[in-house]
Amino acid sequence: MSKQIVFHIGGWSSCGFYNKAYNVLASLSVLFPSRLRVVNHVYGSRDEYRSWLLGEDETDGFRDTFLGISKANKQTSSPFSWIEDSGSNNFVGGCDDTLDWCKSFVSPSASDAGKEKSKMKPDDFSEGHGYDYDLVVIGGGSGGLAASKEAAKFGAKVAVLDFVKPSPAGSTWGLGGTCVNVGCIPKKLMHNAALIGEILTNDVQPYGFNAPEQTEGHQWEKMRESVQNHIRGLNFNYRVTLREKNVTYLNKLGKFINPHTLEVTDKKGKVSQLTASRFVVATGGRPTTLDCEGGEHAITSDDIFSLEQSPGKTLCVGASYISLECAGFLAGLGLDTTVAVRSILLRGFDREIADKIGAHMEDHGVKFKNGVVPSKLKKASDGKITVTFSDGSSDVYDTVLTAIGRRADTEKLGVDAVGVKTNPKNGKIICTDEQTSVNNIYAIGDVMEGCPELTPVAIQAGKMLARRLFDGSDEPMDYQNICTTVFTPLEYGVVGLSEEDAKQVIGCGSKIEVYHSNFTPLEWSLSEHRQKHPAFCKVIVCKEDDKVLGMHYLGPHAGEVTQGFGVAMKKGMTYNELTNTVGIHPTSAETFTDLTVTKSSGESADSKGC
Ligand code: FAD
Ligand code: NA7
Repeated sequence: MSKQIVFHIGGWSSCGFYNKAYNVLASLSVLFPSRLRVVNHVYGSRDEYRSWLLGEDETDGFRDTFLGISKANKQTSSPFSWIEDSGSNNFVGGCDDTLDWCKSFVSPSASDAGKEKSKMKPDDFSEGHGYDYDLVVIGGGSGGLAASKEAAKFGAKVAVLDFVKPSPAGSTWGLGGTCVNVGCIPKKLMHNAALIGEILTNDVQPYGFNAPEQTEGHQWEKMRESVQNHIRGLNFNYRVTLREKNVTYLNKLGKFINPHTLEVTDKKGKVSQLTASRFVVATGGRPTTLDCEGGEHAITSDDIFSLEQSPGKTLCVGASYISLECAGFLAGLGLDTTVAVRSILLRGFDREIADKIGAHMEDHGVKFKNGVVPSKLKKASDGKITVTFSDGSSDVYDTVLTAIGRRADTEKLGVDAVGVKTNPKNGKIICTDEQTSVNNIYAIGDVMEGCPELTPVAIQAGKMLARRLFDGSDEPMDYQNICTTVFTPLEYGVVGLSEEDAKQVIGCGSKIEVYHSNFTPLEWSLSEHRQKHPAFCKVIVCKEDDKVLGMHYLGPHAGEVTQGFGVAMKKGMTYNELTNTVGIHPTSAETFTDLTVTKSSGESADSKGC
């Protein structure tokens, strides 16, 4: 059974807001006596209440026991609510916050009591700390922007630093970090360009349209311009939003001098200092460069999306998702594209799915050179690059794109010098609940050891950290069951474990059941070229308790299909619950609700239609 919550409410007897909140709380404590006890601190008049809450000269009242919780420190009205927990008091808020708390108390998810709490240590934050800022966030990418805006919402004085160091090939960009400028956004738009090309070339005729003469006709320059204009619009919006949310934006490069002071350098090389009580490091990562003779002639994802001209015949080095996604859209745009694979495709992902993606890409026109790495790159005066591979073979390319991993951007940040522990292998910062080994320095997103390198993860971690730092929350970030999508030509959406990991976690293969189906999405059914590689769904189930351990989907709109199932996975969905869900017809996602063929049965996974 969950622990009884001890909820305190203070107010003055004829205050309407206090009475409204108290009455709801009192009713709940009658309905759920084992779960809720209400302690009432009621005063006869407004003055008596204020003298209890604020004390003499508004300095030594009860409110002062919440030192450092800026929202509590600003609360002067009635009611004033908090929850007593193991000797400490957690501020809830005023009337609206109390009513919101009551709503969540009676909602079904509130039965998740016993949730883990953050293990963050006190960092000596106090209202009159005397530093320039309550919080300085270093890095204005996905995580940094989210954390800074959320902290400002709770009244904290916040600055965010963002400075882009040019890539070795000289590319730079605006505010917003990797995702917006050189990651998710341009990648998905160019992937979409390739999908449009595929539809125009192969799918339109059976629907009664004439196929236009393409893809030779694809204009890289036009696509690049549209994509870059969109990005510039986003950069501008970020600046405006920061201003609106009272976050100071500084286009400066930060470096720690001590745990409360940064040295900051602007574009012109002018150096100054700024201090803060708390810091959040959100500097993300940068692509690893190719470490072989002539490696400097290769570009990375930092450069590809802003190339002035088509990359032409391209070699993509690396076989993880960034390399495969880029190879997929380049081939889709009609370019001669090869992937150099050192060992396997998509390490860490489900093997069966990785093989299906590889086979589809090959038929999609991508060439694979397996078991090789480049050993030498030589650039000729016409710009062409001759690549010699480790097996002695060689070929000539217009562009070599390296996607062989990313390293945390901490090298020149001075974190080690102030005592922040990092992993020497990848430069990532080691944290517990986003708190580093120096209590007032925190880290979120790609720069944090163990954090999945995904935009929504950085955003969520940033928001939740800000709530813990400035709003009295004790809820830690949950890194389990995060959905993701690989935007290869055949898109792949996944939440939960791969078949290999499920076997390992559960102990042996016989304790899991795999349900699967090959099927043709309705929108593909009129196109002959789509028939060779069907879409695919796979659900991995623990036989003991029927819990779904992993869901895998290969097919169109994989992100859209997978997202909602992520909620169900977080709630601990069983196979029975999944198949008792009524599907939406005719969609691809409905296949998940009708998975009956098990892998162990040896029956064909091919769908027989609706
Ligand atoms: P970033 O967004 O990298 O931001 C860090 C910022 O800090 C940068 O602007 C940097 O210039 C700045 N900075 C660094 N050092 C300093 C300093 N000393 N002072 C001041 N500023 C500094 N994720 C997805 O979820 N979906 C996808 O489809 C997806 N596709 C991707 C495709 C590619 C090609 C790449 C490279 C990544 C992709 N990702 C995707 C990953 C995603 O982009 C990252 O996980 C996310 O951007 C991380 O956010 P962050 O806040 O940790 O860091
Ligand atoms: P990953 O996911 O770290 O994968 C790196 C890939 O590059 C992988 O296929 C590696 O092969 C390969 N690799 C690594 N070093 C080399 C060298 N020296 N030569 C050739 N191939 C190599 O990197 P990504 O760049 O795709 O993405 C990094 C993250 O950024 C990703 O998680 C996204 O969320 C954002 P291996 O399998 O090790 O043999």
